[in-house]
Amino acid sequence: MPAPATPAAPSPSPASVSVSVLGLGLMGTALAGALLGAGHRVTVWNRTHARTGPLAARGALPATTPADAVAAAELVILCLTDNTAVQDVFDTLGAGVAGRTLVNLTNGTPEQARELSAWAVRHGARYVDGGIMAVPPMIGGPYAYVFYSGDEEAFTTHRPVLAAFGGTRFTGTDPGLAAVHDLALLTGMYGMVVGVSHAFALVRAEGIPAGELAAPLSEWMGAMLQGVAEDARAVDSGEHLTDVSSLLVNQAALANFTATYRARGLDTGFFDHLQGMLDRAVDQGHGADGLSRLADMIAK
Ligand code: FVH
Repeated sequence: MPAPATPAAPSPSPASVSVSVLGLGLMGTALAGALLGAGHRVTVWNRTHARTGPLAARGALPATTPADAVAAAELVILCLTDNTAVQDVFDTLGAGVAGRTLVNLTNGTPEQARELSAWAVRHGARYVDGGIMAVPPMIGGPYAYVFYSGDEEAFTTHRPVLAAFGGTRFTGTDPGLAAVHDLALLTGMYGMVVGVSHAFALVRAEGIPAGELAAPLSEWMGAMLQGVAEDARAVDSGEHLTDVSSLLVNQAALANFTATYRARGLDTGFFDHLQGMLDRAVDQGHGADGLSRLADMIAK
């Protein structure tokens, strides 16, 4: 995951508080570890109980059931595979969540976050959703941060504790907003990963090691990323006219990509999809616009 340009400012450490962490996969273990590192009293629960062992060795208190973990702390962090699993765990808890703050850092959709929030409120709990912009080894480090949304008072109350994970960015009281930001940033990341994978596949097909491409590719992508702010301005204003690189010239060039990949027996689906968007944009009379116009081609 790319690091933001500036590291998050360190927050003052709060007094030790009780926190429960439900879900001790790779990320949940890192979150619980950061809370222990910050001096908190951490109760941990995981469906597969054996995974509590390493954290227990560091001072965490293993709970046998989700209900026991929720009973142990007002602040409850969840980090499971998906929100179906979160809802399953919530269903076992029922009224047991009353009076608790549930901070769900599981990847999910905005709609799921809103439904989970409504469920929590119906059961007397406060709900904060979150999207983690870090991989587990980054947690607690200067480049990690988390998008939050939902109950702002609960977020503000617990912000000093949540800061153990990294920066805290509150996106609004609509519980779905953290997921929107999370998915948007991950979309950028997946686009980058798909592009990089195609670039590696192409050079490998020519017998060139991917390692030889790494430096020029990083340099090039870094330079291209400088245009993101300008593209955002174009998308917001609807003014896409360019004196840099038109859709027409990109449309003409794309045939070279498809031909080159196809000639080497490589998949062209990525370029076929892009070709479709470019063709539609040009057909609609936007040939003189820049690539920022593609955002309109995604909107149905
Ligand atoms: N790892 C990463 O780099 C990314 C970074 C950004 C945020 N994601 C999201 O974080 C969620 C958890 O990811 P993870 O990497 O910790 O995932 P796993 O290591 O596979 O652990 C999954 C945990 O979920 C538990 N679990 C699954 N289903 C259930 C269920 N029905 N009931 C209770 N617990 C469940 C699982 O338990 P177990 O298999 O050990 O018994 C693990 O604790 C995820 O949303 C990422 O997208 C991570």
